[in-house]
Amino acid sequence: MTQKPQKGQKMQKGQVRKRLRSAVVRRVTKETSVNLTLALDGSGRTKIKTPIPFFSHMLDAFCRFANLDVELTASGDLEIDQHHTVEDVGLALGQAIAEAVGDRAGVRRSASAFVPMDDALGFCSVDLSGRPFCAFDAKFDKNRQGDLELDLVSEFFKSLANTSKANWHLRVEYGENEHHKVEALFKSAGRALGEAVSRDPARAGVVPSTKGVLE
Ligand SMILES: [Mn+2]
Repeated sequence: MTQKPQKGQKMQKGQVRKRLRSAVVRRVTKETSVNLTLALDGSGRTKIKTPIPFFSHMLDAFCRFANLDVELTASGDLEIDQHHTVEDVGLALGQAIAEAVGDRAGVRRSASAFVPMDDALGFCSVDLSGRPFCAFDAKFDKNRQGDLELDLVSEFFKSLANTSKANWHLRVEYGENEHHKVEALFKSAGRALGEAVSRDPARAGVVPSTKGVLE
């Protein structure tokens, strides 16, 4: 999608057309249903509804810290467990991010962020390399926080890495409170992503790779 010039307005020589960096993803399987719209150049406006309120809260924090505008609804076979739902939301969100960044021309590509939340410190480094990888280093002292099964936090980020085709390195540095630890991690991931997808004015239109292509 490119922004059309307004009536009577011509593109100036050398002017770079800004593509509207957004995506619509609908992912429906026998296990889950996920619908989402995502805009990269947003201001963190979110409307997120999953059947797992603490997970919705984390997705909301992630999108806000990345300045993404996201509307997301998800449902799934929670009578089995939360796995399919959390995994498929991660896959859909990663796909939307990949579609919205497109050929990754003119973006910063990589970024890292520490984000504290009271006693807890989260860290994330992300590279929109075109290749999926997830390194996850966090131990939780409880099986659940709120209604979210905490072993699924790593599953979410693995799914996100697979379809966003990016390298994600995540760590909870330390923390006492499980809510804070998980939330600091999602916020650091959002903050790093927001910077990685942001446009680098010095590199307008340039694919940030020595190969000239990121796939
Ligand atoms: Mn919270």
